[in-house]
Amino acid sequence: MDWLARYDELIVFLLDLLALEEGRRSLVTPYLYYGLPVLAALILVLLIVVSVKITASRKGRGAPEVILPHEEEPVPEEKVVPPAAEAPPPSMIDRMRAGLAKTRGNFVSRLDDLLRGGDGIDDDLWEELEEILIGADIGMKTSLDLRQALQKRSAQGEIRGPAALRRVLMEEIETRLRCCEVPLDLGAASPFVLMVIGVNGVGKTTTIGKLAWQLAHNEGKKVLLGACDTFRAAAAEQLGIWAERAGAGIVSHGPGADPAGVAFDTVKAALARQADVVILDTAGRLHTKVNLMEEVKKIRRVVDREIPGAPHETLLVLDATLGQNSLIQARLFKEAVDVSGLVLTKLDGTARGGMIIAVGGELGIPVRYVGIGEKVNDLRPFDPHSFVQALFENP
Ligand SMILES: Nc1nc2c(ncn2[C@@H]2O[C@H](COP(=O)(O)OP(=O)(O)OP(=O)(O)O)[C@@H](O)[C@H]2O)c(=O)[nH]1
Ligand SMILES: [Mg+2]
Repeated sequence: MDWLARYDELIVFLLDLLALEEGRRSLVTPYLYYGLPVLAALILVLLIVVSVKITASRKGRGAPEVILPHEEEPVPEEKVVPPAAEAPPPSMIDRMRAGLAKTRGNFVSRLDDLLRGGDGIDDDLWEELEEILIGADIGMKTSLDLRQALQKRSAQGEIRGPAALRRVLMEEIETRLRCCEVPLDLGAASPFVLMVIGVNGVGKTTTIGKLAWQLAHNEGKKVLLGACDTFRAAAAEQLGIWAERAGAGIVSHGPGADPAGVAFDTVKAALARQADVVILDTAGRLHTKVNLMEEVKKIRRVVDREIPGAPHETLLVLDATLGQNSLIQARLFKEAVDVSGLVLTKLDGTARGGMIIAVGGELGIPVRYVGIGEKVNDLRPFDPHSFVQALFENP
């Protein structure tokens, strides 16, 4: 056979290579002849065993060459979470719904339990409905007014079941909230002067900070703040922090300075710097209540002298967590000063948000903004329709 002849030739070649004497050559020849294939077979088996072992050990440890250090692990595109600051803000209605969660629990959930009772629309139901409305801080007067409006529409055949009652109640609440709706047009004057008043701790400075930020960032307005709360030691500093955050200017004198003097300098500076909006922060507490009202009146006079018609808006800030007490405060301010708009703060932290319905219905002053948290975007222009939807809609 051909390959056998070639093998013989290979053996002869190897023996020649070893250059052995004739005697030794004949002795070695059989070992070489038969030993060479055995050696080759052994090497082959060894190679197979080694390669099987390497493969097994790689499987056990995983494939090291594709394991990356933790931070270099490839992350699929869709799993990359943007930093919180850049996350898109939740929709207005969702945020409002979350802010009204406590009020919904105290009011709408109780109402739904009552309507699920299924005993029909009778006197007991009207009694219980009124109780729920009063319990939600809607106030005696507005609660009775709502009950009577619903009873009238029921008598007219408009309310034939629980679903209709719920819908008509929503409509009646929205009507009361819309009673004095006049849009706040900050472009109506330049500079447009807003004066912010209210008792201490209700959220005046925070509201001003949020508003300044929104006007500057969302509308590109040039905003100037006036630190007219010279009574509380850290008030100007607090407003200064907000001014810096919002990119707004600020006029501030030392503690104990005349608040009307600060207001005067602020409007002068606003005219000189051609600011679009001026917002005046005021003290929430003075030595007496009479002082507080007199101070507010004095500031208004000074501002009006410099810019006739200013302040164009006097915003009274009310703390929603105070429920009906806020309504009492609002009446006192309304008697003393020409309040043109309301801001209801801290709706997120209270089950007493129903007070907004009483405020709208009883004071005849439009609610301009609501505060539903402490972040810059947590001040929202008040829209009666979306407010009622957010309150009544079950998430
Ligand atoms: N949860 C919540 N907190 C708010 C809201 N608005 C204001 N606050 C908080 O209420 C507290 C008082 O706010 P300020 O803005 O200092 O109140 P102020 O009326 O200026 O108080 P004085 O300067 O003392 O008269 C702060 O801790 C605010 O963060 C809101 O809408 N929601
Ligand atoms: Mg303040």
